[in-house]
Amino acid sequence: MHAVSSLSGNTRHYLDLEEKYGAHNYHPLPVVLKKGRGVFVWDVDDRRYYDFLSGYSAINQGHCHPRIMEAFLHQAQDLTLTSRAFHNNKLGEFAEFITKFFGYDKVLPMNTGVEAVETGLKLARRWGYQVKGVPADKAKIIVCSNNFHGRTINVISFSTDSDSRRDFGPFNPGYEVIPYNDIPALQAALCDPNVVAFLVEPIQGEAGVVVPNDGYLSTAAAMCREANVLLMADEIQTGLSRTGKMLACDHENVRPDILMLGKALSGGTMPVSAVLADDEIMLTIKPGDHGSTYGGNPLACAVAMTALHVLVDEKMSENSALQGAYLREKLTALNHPAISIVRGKGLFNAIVIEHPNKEAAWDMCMEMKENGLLAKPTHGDRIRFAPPLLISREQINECIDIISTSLAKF
Ligand code: IF1
Repeated sequence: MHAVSSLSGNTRHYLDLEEKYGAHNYHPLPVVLKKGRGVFVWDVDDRRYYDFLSGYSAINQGHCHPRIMEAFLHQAQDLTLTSRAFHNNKLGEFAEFITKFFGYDKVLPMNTGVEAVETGLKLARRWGYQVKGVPADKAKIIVCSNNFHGRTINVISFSTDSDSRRDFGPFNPGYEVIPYNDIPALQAALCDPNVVAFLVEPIQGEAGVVVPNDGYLSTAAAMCREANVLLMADEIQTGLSRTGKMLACDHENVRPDILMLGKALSGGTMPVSAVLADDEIMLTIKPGDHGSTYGGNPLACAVAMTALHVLVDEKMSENSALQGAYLREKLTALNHPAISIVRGKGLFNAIVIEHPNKEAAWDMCMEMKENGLLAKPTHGDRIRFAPPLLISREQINECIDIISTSLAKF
């Protein structure tokens, strides 16, 4: 497309390799990165950018955080993988640490986010049959429209995004989709006695950072408890200080029955995810029932403990809340006609671009790239602004200048 002609030969080279040999399952901005530190990344021509995507919130702690790198390298020299056929000396330590950290009886470690979601869904069904007493194969799980929970065939079975689903069927039964942020719809869905769980994102990420009404989560939690239905919170993107609290559920003092974490649990070094729940739920899974080759590997465990410590020690929740509010204030103050909405919580934010040109959000991202800031459009008209959580006020000011300069073209 446009501006591609302005790419360096160096950049072009790497784009061509991916185009020729890689599957075409993404449409990235034409920038090739080779290095990251803190809030910055550098391309193959040594141009520096602010990273306003943070690896879809996997890099909350910043690129190559020195303490996480140290934990990674240290553990990598001792032991990286045992499989769960044998014990390792990190898993128990990690399990004690993360369960006390979040206040649950048990943890089940996996790798990617979607594996945590699949694990949570299995747990909810097991609990439904073995504890709640739902008849065999009748368990139903309530989900929300415009959800994003990953890309396995089971998880896209309850997606409402046509691109994610097209020609991937047949799909799995057992799910009911209700509108997000709709308490009466949840109330109605909970009437079915075979409902075992309600799976929800505290803020919808892929949908474009859709923040529900105040009280939505706490009301939903109370209704689920009343109906003897598990509340499953997908905090894979919203958790770990991204929204200005350790968990987005903390904003409403909600404690989900099943908590799913991923992404920043490793500070962007490797896939690490986890599911937390109490014994009544977790102990329905017995040896041999579920697992993963890499799940609970000692390298992941060492890295995850440090990644959590870093969030607390460096007060990243507090900084996320503070700088996030400041970012939204400055974005709103730009008062630019092309920005129709500024929304978010903490450093989990999005703007909605309103412009006659349907490519405006993409063009805006290309323009920001030229000016030294990387962000990615979603759903055509939305741009997420989610920098690493250690960003300073001065850096936000510099980013606002970049955004403002880039907007001047519209
Ligand atoms: C892609 C979005 C972000 C997630 C929630 C589970 C997962 C994700 C709430 C699965 C993953 C990703 C994956 C990435 C794009 C992306 C994304 F735009 F789709 F919504 F981050 F903003 N639950 N989110 O957000 O985790 O298996 O990927 O580790 O292209 O699929 P995963």
